[in-house]
Order: sequence, then structure tokens, then C-alpha cells
Amino acid sequence: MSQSNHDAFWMPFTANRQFRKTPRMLVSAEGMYYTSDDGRKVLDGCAGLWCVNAGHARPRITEAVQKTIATLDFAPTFQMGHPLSFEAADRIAALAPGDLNHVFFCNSGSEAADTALKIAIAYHRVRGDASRTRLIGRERGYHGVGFGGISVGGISGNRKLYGSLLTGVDHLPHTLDMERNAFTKGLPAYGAELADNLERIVALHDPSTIAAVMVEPMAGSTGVLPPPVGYLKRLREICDKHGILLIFDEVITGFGRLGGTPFAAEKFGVLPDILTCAKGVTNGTIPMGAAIAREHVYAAFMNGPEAGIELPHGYTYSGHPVACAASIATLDTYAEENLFERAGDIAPYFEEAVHALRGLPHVIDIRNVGLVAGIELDSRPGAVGARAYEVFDRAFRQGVLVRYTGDVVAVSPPLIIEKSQIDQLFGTLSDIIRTVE
Ligand code: PXG
Ligand code: PLP
Repeated sequence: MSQSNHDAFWMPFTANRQFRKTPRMLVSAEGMYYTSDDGRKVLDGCAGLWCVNAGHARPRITEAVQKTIATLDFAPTFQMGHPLSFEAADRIAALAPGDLNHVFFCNSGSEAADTALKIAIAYHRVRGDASRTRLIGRERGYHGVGFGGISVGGISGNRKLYGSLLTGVDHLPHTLDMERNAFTKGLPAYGAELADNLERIVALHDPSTIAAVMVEPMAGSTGVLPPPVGYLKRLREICDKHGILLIFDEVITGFGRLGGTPFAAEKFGVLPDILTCAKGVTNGTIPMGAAIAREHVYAAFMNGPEAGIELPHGYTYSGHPVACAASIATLDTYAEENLFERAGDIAPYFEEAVHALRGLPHVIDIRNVGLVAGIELDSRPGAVGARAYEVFDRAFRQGVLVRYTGDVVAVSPPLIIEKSQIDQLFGTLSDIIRTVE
């Protein structure tokens, strides 16, 4: 029986009791703005949860969803097909760099991560290299909340309640180095050598045991950590040297977030063997994720008997017609408005605006790339996250939605943001940070 204080909804990644005392409720959205339940316009400074890259309520996407749900509400993709799934996969493959040409659909970034890890282990197995089962992630990596993702991810808070996790996992050190790199604009100059820790891990376990390395090209969730110059190239070289697959988790960095290119892989000139995406693939409208494999990965599976299922994996909603329609309309919207280029063009203005917060009380680092920024505040003694929570909550009351993680305030607006809105966003944050205790 539902109760009047609405405690049936167990909210995800939320302080449930705190929220019920001080709710923050959104009831509609259009363009760059949400509307709150008390009728205020709230500037969306974080694209929902880093997903609404084209802004809210885009007519083309809404119409595609409405039309499809009325025409083909569901169709199985196990041993059956429907045209939208093939079209959406073609479109996504065309956007992905190099020969990342084979799209395995799922429904979230978490499922995309687990799918990619399973493909990586199975890839070695189908090639007769069954001893390659180890997975290497990175401290402060976030790959969603499935058992694969939390095992390879490196966030202790997301792991500590859940037992022994996957075995055979090791982690690279994270790349945040505020001593050398604080207040860098764009990619930090120092830290490429941190990739050499992969050689150390490979030597410890022996290369013949390692299936894959999975990293975010830019760690988002754990506080916006752009990769040091040269770091990702070095990881690629070491993986190549030892026959290890490289997986990029582009759930946040995909679809123009870093400006100029659809994916970070292209922007940083490093081609992974598997790339995962979600979020912006449907502009956040309908759940969808994907693991995209290169030709050699896909080809390794296409050798057995033709009647045999090559990869025993998939979700009821893999390639859901409504999600596929939303994705096609989303990619049309991105292309029509050149949104990836637009993000690259406005990024320098965004960069100047966020770095103008340097020198405010408590601000100990500012990190940015493309249309993402992290503003790191020093933590109150014994209360990590309390200061950033206060900034986040006050910003919402003053008409600006941002995210926070630990004591990092994270900003990642829709790629349609105007300069005046960038001013409003950082102006509001500046006023609050000046006065927060
Ligand atoms: N990989 C990466 C790199 C992500 O950022 C996931 C996987 C999982 O995706 P799903 O769709 O299963 O949530 C993510 C998700 C935040 C925040 O504000 C970040 C995410 C999700 C919700 C909030 O830091 N990233
Ligand atoms: N496809 C999509 C979805 C895009 O957003 C873009 C550019 O922003 C492109 C392709 C490349 O388009 P163009 O050839 O105009 O640079």
C-alpha cells in the first residue's frame, strides 16, 4: 500500500531521507531548461545526467518516438529482425571512428560495459586463447553498476557493499595529479607515464592471462579527469604489444561531449578495439546503450557453424524499435545542427568562464575539456561532499542544475547552450561559492 510521504520510490544514488526532507522536483523540460514543481525555470547545466546533448523536447525525436510506438511497439531481435535496428546500427557505426563497425545494442551504459567485457573475454576464447580472462580497469573509473562494471570500475564506495565481485581484476592508478596539473585548461601536461603502470601489471600477471583494459577516455562521474597528454596513446601501444584488447567507455564522452568529434577516440587519435556508448545515443529520451566492436573482433566470432549462435548474449530490449527510432532521430538532429562542431566552437568560451572561478574561496582545482568541467572544492573536515552538496542544492534553488560528486561540482550542459546561458551558469555558481561556508 502506497503511503502519503511517497516512500515507495527507492531513489537511485540518492540520500533518500535527506531528499524527502528537501525535495527537488522537475515536472517538464524544453530546450536548455527544466521547470520545477513550483513553476521555476531551471537552466540545465548537466544535460540531465550527461545525456540530453541536443537539449530537451526536440520535436524530431519526440515525433519519431510517437510514430514508432504507435506502429511497432515491440519486436524481438533474437532470431527476428526489424528495419529500425539495422538502420540505427548502420548510423551509429558510420559515426564511430575507424573500423568500429559492429553494434551490439543494450539498454544502458552499465549493460554496455558488461557486454564489452563479455565480448572481450569471449574473443580470446573463440580464438583458442582461453587463458586470457583478466580484466584491467582503473582507480576512479566508472563503468556503471553491473557486477562487471563495478568490478572493473574503481570507486570504492560503489564496491564495498557487494562482496567479492569478479575475480581476476586489477587496476591502473588514476590520473589525477593536482600537485602538477591543478587549474590546467584542457588536457593536463603531466602524467602520460602513468600508463606505464600497465607494463607493471602485465609483468605481474603475465600477458597471457590478460583479456582487456577498460578505461573512460575522460573519467566523468568521479570528478572530471581529462587524460594527460599522450596517456591514451601509451595505453594503446602497451595493449598492442601484449595482444590485449583496449575498451573505451564513451558513455559520457560520446556524442560530442568533448567537442569537435562524435567520440573521444577520434579527438584523441586512439582507436580502441571496443567502444561503449549510451546516454546521448538517444538524447536521453529512451534507454539505449551499445558496445561497438572493430572488424577483427567481430570476425573472430564468425567462424563456427553457420547455424550456431556466435555470441550467447542479448537483452529482451536489445535494439528496441522505439529506442532505435529515437536514436536515428537524435543523430539526425545532431547532424542537422552540427552540434559536435558547435560544442567545439563554444568550448573556449566555456573554458574561460569556468576558469574565471579560480581564486574563489575553497576552489582547489578546475578541470575542463569540450563542454565538461569539474570545479573541485576543498572538503570540510570529516564531511567529504557536504560543501559541494550545498552548492548543488543552492544552485537548484537559484535556477541552475549541476551535478556533484565528492566535492567536485560537475558541469556538462546540452551542446546547444548559448553564451548568455554559460554566463548565467557560472555566474550563479560563482555567487554561491563566494558565500558557501
Ligand atoms: N560508463 C560510464 C563512463 C558512465 O559515465 C555508465 C557507464 C553507466 O551507464 P548507465 O546508463 O547504466 O547509468 C556511466 C553512467 C554522474 C552520473 O552524475 C554518471 C553516470 C550516470 C548517472 C550519474 O556522475 N554515468
Ligand atoms: N553526424 C552527426 C550526427 C554530426 O553531428 C556531425 C557533425 O556535427 C556529423 C555527422 C558530421 O557532419 P559534417 O560533415 O557536417 O561535419
